[in-house]
Amino acid sequence: MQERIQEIKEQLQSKVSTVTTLNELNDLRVEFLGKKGSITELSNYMREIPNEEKKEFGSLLNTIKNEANDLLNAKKEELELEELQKKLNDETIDVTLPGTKLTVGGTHPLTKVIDEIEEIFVSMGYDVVEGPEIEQDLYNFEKLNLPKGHPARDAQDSFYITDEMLLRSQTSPVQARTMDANLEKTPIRIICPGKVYRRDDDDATHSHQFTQIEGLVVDKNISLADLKGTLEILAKRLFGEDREIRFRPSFFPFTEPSIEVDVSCFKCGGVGCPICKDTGWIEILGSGMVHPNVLKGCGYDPEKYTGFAFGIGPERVAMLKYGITDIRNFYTNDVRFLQDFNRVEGGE
Ligand code: 2NM
Repeated sequence: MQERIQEIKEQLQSKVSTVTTLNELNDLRVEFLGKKGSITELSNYMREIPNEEKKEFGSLLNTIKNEANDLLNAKKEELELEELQKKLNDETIDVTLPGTKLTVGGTHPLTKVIDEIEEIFVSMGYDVVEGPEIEQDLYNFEKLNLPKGHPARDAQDSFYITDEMLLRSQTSPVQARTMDANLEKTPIRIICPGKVYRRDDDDATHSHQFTQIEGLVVDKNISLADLKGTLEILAKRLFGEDREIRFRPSFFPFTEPSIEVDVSCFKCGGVGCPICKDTGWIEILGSGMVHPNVLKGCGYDPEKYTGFAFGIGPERVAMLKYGITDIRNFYTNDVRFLQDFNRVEGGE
């Protein structure tokens, strides 16, 4: 029996010395001290041992169990310390390393101009109204005094989907819808921003898809003076308080009279430069008094109500303001172009 115990002791010692992981050590504990472990099984001999020797054998058993436990626990501590040391070495943090650069997005230059124009009109009590980009011929043309066969329809060259449906060529159909839906005929003060579509060949100054903001005011006693005062405020807020505006006669089917609006050059102040092509004036928008046929077509009595309307191109405004020379820059979304409009003060 002494020999068997010695044998088990030596086995355990030699095995413990080769163990390298906590899992292996746990397997060893099971092998020797588990329910069917070789040390546990020594108790089975108790039955065969004469009574007078039982006490001694019992204390021998306890000793070897204690020794085995001590050995395994010491190894456990050693392995845990090793593991901790390894973790500390592997996970060293170099606090002097540069951080990961985060690229922060910014507002698109077109969105900036649209936001700015919306802000100006909202501050004057206008609502911002949006509508469908796929439109009925009825709202895109018919109700805007452009009946079928009207020459301006050909000139606009739109994207038709069916005989009656098209990609809107302007945002004024949203205004026709707003007037139509306003059964009480309460005053209207709206601007309608959004994408519009025309069959143009893309180049530096043309795009088959671009944005527009159209404005509309309808009420009793709205006059050309209201139009002029409103657009003067717009020009000053957009291009600087020193700006002046001037009116030139024009033609649009949906307005009578129709007026083209120029703003004095924000670059040279009016003396002449390349931006204003030496005229001192920059053309920025089209406008006019809403044509009686448009009012009538949208349910208003033109004897009682009048209105003014205007349309402005955010691309043109952004190109002028930021010196952008190719309209296609707005749509190709090259981040090098976009980043130019989002320089952070004191940043890179
Ligand atoms: C322009 C120029 C002149 C315009 C007219 C209307 C409506 F719906 F009231 F008839 N909306 N927008 C208008 C008038 C648009 O864009 C250059």
